[in-house]
Amino acid sequence: MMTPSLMGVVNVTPDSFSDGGLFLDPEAAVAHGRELAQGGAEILDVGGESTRPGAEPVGEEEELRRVIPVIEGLRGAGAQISVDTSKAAVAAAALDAGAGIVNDVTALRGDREMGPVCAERGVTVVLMHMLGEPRTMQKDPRYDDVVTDVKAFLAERLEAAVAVGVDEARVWLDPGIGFGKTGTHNMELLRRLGELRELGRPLVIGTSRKSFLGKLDGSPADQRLGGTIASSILAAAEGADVLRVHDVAEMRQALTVATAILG
Ligand code: HH2
Repeated sequence: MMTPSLMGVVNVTPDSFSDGGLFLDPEAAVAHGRELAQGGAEILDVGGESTRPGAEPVGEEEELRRVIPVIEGLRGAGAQISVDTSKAAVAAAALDAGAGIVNDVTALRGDREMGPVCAERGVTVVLMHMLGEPRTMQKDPRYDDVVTDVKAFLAERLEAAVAVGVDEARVWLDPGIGFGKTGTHNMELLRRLGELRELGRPLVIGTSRKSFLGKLDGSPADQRLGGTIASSILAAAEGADVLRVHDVAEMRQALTVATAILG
């Protein structure tokens, strides 16, 4: 098993589904990010807008106010910084402040300037699958075949990114676990990750604390570490390249053991 990189989640929001409000204060967010870097995160994913089911969108000014000081504070923390945003102006300011990766859950569909900004800056961009939008995405999501449909979507978004000048070698892809998917859809995607590998780009997987884990055993969002680790390790064994998690040190330990056993 190849050891994937760990992307630690730094949510600077009042309403994220598992840690909303905990790190809204920039100093608390920076301290948390530094702790994740020390715990073994190669990437810190800083986000100022919750994408949980039902979340309301955040204005550009407010999102900038949340994320920019935190990105500035995390420069030199020993990890690359990604910005979790779908707004081109936020991405541009974040890149100026020290981010090197744009993580766009809308896969360049949310803001028509996002593709050009990423192309011009020559940065890595994460394109994620989502069915619908956060406000409504969990209302009866349906697919013909979830893996085939997500794969076709990611291939199309990769092509769209390249068409506006993004270097294909700079694109990472993400099936968007929990974004317009039932538990069965999520588990099917994780089981058949090999099919998404055929797209030829690194795969980012975020199962951390998500509700499909809780549906299996009734655990609340802040008590899903075991489920997060099990699903992430299985994703790694199926070829995930980047694991986006809240609990970096525990995930690092699990990965160390798994790679030692599998070789
Ligand atoms: N999941 C969340 C947010 N951003 N980005 C990528 N690429 N992949 C994911 O799976 C992903 C993501 C949701 O998690 P979290 O940030 O903890 O919650 P919220 O959106 O409520 O802030």
